Amino acid sequence: MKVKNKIFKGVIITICLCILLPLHASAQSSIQTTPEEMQWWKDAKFGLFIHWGPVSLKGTEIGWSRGQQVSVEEYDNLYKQFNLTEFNAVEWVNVAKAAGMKYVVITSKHHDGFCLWNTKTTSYNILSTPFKRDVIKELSEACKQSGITFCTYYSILDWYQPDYNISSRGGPGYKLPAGQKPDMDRYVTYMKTHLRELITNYGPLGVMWFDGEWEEPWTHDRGLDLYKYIRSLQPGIIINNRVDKGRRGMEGSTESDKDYTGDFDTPEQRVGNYQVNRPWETCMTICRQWAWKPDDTMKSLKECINILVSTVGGGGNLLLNVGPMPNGKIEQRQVDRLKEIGDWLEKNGESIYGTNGGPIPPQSWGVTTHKGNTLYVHVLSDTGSVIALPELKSSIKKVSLFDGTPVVFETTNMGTVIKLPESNRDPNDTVIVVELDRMP
Ligand code: JFZ
Repeated sequence: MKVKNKIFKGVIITICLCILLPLHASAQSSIQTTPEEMQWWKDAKFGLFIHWGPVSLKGTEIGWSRGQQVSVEEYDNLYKQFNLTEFNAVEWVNVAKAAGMKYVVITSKHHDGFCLWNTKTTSYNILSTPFKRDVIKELSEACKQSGITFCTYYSILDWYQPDYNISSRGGPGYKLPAGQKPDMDRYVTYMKTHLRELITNYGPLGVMWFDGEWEEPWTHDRGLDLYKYIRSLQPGIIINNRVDKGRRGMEGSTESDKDYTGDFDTPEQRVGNYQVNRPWETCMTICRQWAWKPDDTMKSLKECINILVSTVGGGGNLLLNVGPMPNGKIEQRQVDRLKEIGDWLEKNGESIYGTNGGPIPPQSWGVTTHKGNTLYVHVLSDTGSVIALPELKSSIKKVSLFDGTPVVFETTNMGTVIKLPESNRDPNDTVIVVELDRMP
């Protein structure tokens, strides 16, 4: 009897383990983004960031000018005049496409709390403007039709919602209306409704790009909970590190990915440090301000290519930002600049898309990328007629430019010296293709 009991117990335990263990494993993997899920994004390299809202009517910075250059009263009523008569989602997507960008990230809600989509949670949204059309819907559909991955930015902090618990809301000196009690739990429920709307009505999304995590009401526990919530709504979605508290300032890297969640680091307005073991994305403005500003200083083509190539050579992606005008158009000079970047990528894209950063860390002359047995040497500086590569573990079979021009090189026990061709140099980036006998 006892023996039978033991066998019976053993069988029951075994059955339970057989059922529960795989369940446990799949629960784990559905939470943590896998390298396979990250791959489309890592290969894409280049995306369009869009900061847009009623504030474009003022030409001041989105979110931050509320209660500063623009009074709270005025800012919060701008939506009543927001009439984007020239808005055409297909045109925007074509701009991104012509730039060689593979994904689009738009501010569904910035720090000012205005919602660019048809949300059921608040009337402070795009349907309450004279325009009365759902921008997020139109853009998501245009992206899907063009094979561009649609993604949304979402600010955790919200200086408009009374439930978001911080006194800085509404700018310095702002006082909560009498009788109002902020309630962070209720605010999180509001946020989760938003995020569910975005994912179910406009998804699947490529990335949920969080921001505004640095203020005190946001905690690591809340970040972890939100990460799991998003991944349960859409398994496979990629989420940046600003969902949690691990980011180190504008450098944007997560201090320790064991302690904090988020799938990639987010350096801001700077090219990230060389980092090939953890995904990252530099976000940067094509002009200076995130939102549209009349006559803002725009980056030159050389600067843009330098930023893109240095980022990819360092192991990252680039999310380049435009702020459309209040009528819904992207400034023509910005459209033209983006097209110039696209023209460059048309010729040199092989050395960017689907590559990995390095293996040679950034040098004074430029950076490297690699794919298969090919090493791409990006000469960004225009000084000097030779460059030296440190010793590679593989041997060189052939060195040339994309157009087939052979490039002279010499390998010694110190490394390889490459003589830069005198003609056919690209002042923005001369790409030298180095074919190796095996993976660099
Ligand atoms: C944040 C936003 O505030 C900004 O408007 C934009 O959306 C960018 C992509 O992300 O950038 C920040 C965040 C924090 C500070 C400054 C800019 N800060 O704490 O000074």
